[in-house]
Amino acid sequence: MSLPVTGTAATPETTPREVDTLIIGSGFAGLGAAVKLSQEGKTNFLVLERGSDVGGTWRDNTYPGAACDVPSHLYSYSFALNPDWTRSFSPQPEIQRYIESVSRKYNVLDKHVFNCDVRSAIWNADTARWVVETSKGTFSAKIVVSAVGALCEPSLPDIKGIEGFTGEIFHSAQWNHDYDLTGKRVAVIGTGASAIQIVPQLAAKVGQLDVYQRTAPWILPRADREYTAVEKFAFKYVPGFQRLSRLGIYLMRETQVVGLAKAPVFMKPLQIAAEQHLRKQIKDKTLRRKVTPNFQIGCKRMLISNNYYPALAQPNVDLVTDGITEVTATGVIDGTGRTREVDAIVVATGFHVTDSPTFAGIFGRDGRSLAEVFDATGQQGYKGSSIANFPNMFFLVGPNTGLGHSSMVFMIESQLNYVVDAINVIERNDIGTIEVRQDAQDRYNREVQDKLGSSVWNNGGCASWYLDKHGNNTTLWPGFTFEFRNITRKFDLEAYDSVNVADLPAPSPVAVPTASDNDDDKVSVQ
Ligand code: N01
Repeated sequence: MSLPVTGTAATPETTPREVDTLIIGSGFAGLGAAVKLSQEGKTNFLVLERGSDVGGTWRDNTYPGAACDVPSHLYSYSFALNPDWTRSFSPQPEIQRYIESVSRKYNVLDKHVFNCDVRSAIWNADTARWVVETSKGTFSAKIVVSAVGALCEPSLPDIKGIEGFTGEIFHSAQWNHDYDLTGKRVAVIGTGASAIQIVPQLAAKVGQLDVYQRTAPWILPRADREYTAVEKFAFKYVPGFQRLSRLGIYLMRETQVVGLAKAPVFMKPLQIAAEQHLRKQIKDKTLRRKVTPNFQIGCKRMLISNNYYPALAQPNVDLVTDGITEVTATGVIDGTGRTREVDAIVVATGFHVTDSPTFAGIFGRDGRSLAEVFDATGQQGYKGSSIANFPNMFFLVGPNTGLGHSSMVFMIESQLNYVVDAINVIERNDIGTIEVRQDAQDRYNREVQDKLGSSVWNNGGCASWYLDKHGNNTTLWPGFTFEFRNITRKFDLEAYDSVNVADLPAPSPVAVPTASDNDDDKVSVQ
């Protein structure tokens, strides 16, 4: 559970409304941006965060069993190694505490405005600034860094009658801890990364558990264990030991790229390991058949668990694979017409990744929203960090920066190099506006899509949220992560059109609103 933020956070009353840089969101990406800007000696920036704390998806996902499936020594900032991780794959509360500790250690909490829901960001060409409307009034900035993340908007299933369910219902990312599930009849919809962590916890607690599976996932053993006292001592006191361990995890994970992105035939050993895991953990032939995936491993995110299959085999757990046709006021009707009465439904159906509602609130140079631009072309960007038509805006965890095998924090840090360097270049050269050239973006995307053409994500025979409605994989990075690190090492001004401050019209002041407009229902950008 996350700790409350101390009184050091900024408040709208004490913060300037006009700053050089606004960062939206304070998960791993936004917080990292704040730390890096501060380390560069920059003070004229703010972080707008809709929650009451740092942490982003790690603050929000408090469901039972929530834990990382990337080892913690890699799933952490390289500039803030933590020798105190208690186990190889840390649970959510420990990760959240780590993120909070980074915000304190690097002294950036006073740059945060919490409970500040960003509703729109509109480019004003006259002033060459972004005007950002929030639940706490209007802010304006020369540069906006969007760090809202891909997993911020829960996706609710479009199932007939679900809104009329009268029992308890919540999404995995919005867990209702006040509702006691003990002994209850519960349905879990979905069998993705979140669900397979939730199901074992619920199986041990509820009276009856119905798990609704649309597609069986591939599941590998989870090599999770507590670190010994000797290891923890070594992480803390033996010079280089923790970095070496991190490097080992990194290299092991990178070997998967060959099979995932380049030659899917090399995924075979992993698929055999997953098949053996399944056979070892499930003895019942009918259940085995139901949980056997019908696509190549890696096509959807590979999951790791030692307790999911055993949970499915419990007498109080039913795996339903006949689909859902309707939710009634008190139960769920499957594809065979059978109704299962339930007290509660846990919706573990993932997030709006390629169709995030946050895109509708960002309006670029030609007045079109990011949603309209993406609707026409699919999510396309340049190095995951800039998008044509959106000047002076940088994106963290933007298009094609996701991973199927390793730590997103590594990708985020690569982007932080690039974006912070960009901000330095803008300042050094007295640049007023900067926008990635369409031809540079198009060329970049052609190369990315070409590379993805041979990947398991595109050819593995599955439907996944990695692919957008145009059939393009706009979420994943198509190669080794060190290749991304290389292309983001320095900001490449030559790929951008820029105008110097001296050539811009004189900026006009932005009106400061007198009251926040909490009540309207504009789209939220975070
Ligand atoms: O979501 P998902 P998630 N009716 O999209 C099913 C990260 N994460 O929250 O496969 C019935 O993976 C859907 O079925 P199908 C990680 O990046 C990380 O679990 O589409 N079912 C699927 O089974 C992950 O990828 C950690 O056929 C419906 C499930 O719901 C991302 O979060 C831990 C449905 C959704 O799975 C999202 O994971 C947890 C419908 N209408 C999560 N719609 C780490 O450890 C969807 N489904 C780092």
